[in-house]
Amino acid sequence: SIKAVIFDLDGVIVSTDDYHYRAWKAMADEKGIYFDRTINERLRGVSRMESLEIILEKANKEYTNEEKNSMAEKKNNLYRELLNELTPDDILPGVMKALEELKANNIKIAIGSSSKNTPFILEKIGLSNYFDGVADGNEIENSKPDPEVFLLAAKKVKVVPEECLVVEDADAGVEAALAGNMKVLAVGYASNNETANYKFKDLSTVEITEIIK
Ligand code: B16
Ligand code: MG
Repeated sequence: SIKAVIFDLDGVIVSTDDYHYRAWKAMADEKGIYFDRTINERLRGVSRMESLEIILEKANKEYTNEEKNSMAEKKNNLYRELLNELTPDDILPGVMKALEELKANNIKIAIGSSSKNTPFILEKIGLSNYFDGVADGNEIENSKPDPEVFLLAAKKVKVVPEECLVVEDADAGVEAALAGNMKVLAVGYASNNETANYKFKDLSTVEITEIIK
């Protein structure tokens, strides 16, 4: 049975995915690089610098590492301006109910996110001290689809991977969870992912305590 549930952050707990899009779009427009929502889907769960590399596939010149760092920094500054507007009301439907039920059933709850802005986001939505463990982009070498961030989250809550369920909205995250020998419940964009153990539109349509039995 499941003893810990590890939640992805962007796109699962809160819809910062659209803020990522708007910030990258502003950066790309300024540099005259083509970027749209279809390309944006490939950035889900992927680290900041890997995201930039995907965007630069459409650029018609090479950029130096220094230029790339400044582009990523520009995007992150815009992104953090948007994050500043986040409040607890932005927590997605069904999330708080699922978290409260898991807590009531003595299931460990953790965050496994590629984002280096995880502490800031959790603070803005009032969940800084809520989880039993938080593993994020500041602590890992390899981002999703590598399982590193989920394995770290499991370690922090002292549960073996086989007894963890990951909740993800990104194909890269579903792949990462399975690579880490964990079960995975896919929501949102990843709810079409054939490899996920469970698929739902969002957490409001899931009876999480039934799944973890
Ligand atoms: P940052 P998750 C991921 O978060 C996002 O899905 C992805 O689009 C983003 O590039 C990545 O975090 C890094 O974010 O620039 O804030 O470090 O879905 O793993 O919670
Ligand atoms: Mg995500």
